[in-house]
Amino acid sequence: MSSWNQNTIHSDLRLFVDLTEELLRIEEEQPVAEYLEISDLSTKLDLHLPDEPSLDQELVDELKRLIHYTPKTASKMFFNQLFGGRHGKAMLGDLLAVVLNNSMYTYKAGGPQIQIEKELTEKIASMLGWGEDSLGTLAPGGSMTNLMGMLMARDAKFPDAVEEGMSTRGIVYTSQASHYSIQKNAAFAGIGRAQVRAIATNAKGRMDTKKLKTQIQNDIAAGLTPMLVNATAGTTVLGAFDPFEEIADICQAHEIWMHVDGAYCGSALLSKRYRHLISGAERADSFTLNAHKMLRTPLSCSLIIVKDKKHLYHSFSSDASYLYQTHDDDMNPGKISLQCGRRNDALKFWCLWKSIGTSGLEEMVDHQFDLAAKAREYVRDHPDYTLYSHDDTVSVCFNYKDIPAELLCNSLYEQSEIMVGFGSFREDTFVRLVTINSGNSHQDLQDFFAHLEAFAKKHLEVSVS
Ligand code: ABU
Repeated sequence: MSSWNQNTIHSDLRLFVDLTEELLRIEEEQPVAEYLEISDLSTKLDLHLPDEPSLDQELVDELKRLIHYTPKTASKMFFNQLFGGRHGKAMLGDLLAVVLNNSMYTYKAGGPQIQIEKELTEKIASMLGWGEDSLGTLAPGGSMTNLMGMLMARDAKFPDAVEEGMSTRGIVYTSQASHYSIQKNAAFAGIGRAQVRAIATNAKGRMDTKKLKTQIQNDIAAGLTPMLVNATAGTTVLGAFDPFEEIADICQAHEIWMHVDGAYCGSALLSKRYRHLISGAERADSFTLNAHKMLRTPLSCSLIIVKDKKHLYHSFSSDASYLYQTHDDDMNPGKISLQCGRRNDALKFWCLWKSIGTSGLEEMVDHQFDLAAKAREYVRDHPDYTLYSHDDTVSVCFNYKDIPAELLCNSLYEQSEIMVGFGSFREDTFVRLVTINSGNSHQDLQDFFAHLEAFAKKHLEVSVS
């Protein structure tokens, strides 16, 4: 039998387990992958696609090399982006979703997986205090769920836009510290980047609502139509929370859609201790949360919940007789989706939630804030450090001695020591440590600082002094 037609699933699964065991071992021994120059890609790896089948052993050897050189995002030395770590139960759910391979547009194709998605979105809606009119869905990443919020805001203000396109300018407001998807999405949505007002923040990186109010009044006076305020729960660099109550008052007064981009830290919703940080978010029209950030679920798992489901249907529903052949719209979530074919991102989050309960998710969130508090304490207590971030965030921003953050972070990466990035706020650039891997302990954070200091002493202090 030709190799393309061989059923090797059982041996492939065994191979998968072996390779995963090897990955876990490597991750422990060498938490940061060997740095691979782009110019060395073709000499260290054989990535070209052959005309003829490869021998099984050749493929296995190549996969092992690939694992060796791939960044280890679940290791104890990965602090580079707003995700990290790995939870076995979430991973299990995702692996099952891959094997089951459903597409989440219809009940016919997804069966009970559709209900799993509904359970998740309904649970989050109920935590926001939203009732039966609310509805939610998932899309591949926070940029996309933010896009959905923006499209619904556009269509709520300009109901004809879905048929006729935009004929009037609608204005979008977001803080200067918000995620870059807002500008990108304005371009995608036919709104235009020029219609996005970047509202200044206060010293803690929170949107300045006086400036927001003034900007809205100026735009109205100029004959423009305010359409959306994007409020952020966890800005990308400082991890700041916008003042949601004040923003909600302004949106209410001017009939503007309020979207909460909680991709990074909207999960504070699950914590009794930190829920106050998003107080007022329940007054929004739409709310985004990424379980692949604070909730240790594999990429990607981004949810958007909408207070009134009619907006999801208005913006996203389209008929397709070859697709929607059974059941009501209610169980055919393709009707409220940005996509057609859609992978099952719900099962991994559901599997995690089912296994550790809401209380487990809450402890996970609290632990990340605890880790950040300890890290900030360390930075404050050590005169060689300067702190730039604030309390009640999971971003800890600092500089060490006079070493430029870019030099420090890039050297740590290129010498395979620590994966951590840098960020800027106003005039300052600094290391951004994110304590988002709830699998880390306080000792792991101590090790991070010890490692960084030893590395700087050995490699950088002389060159910058
Ligand atoms: N939404 C992901 C942002 C990437 C980062 O700041 O690490």
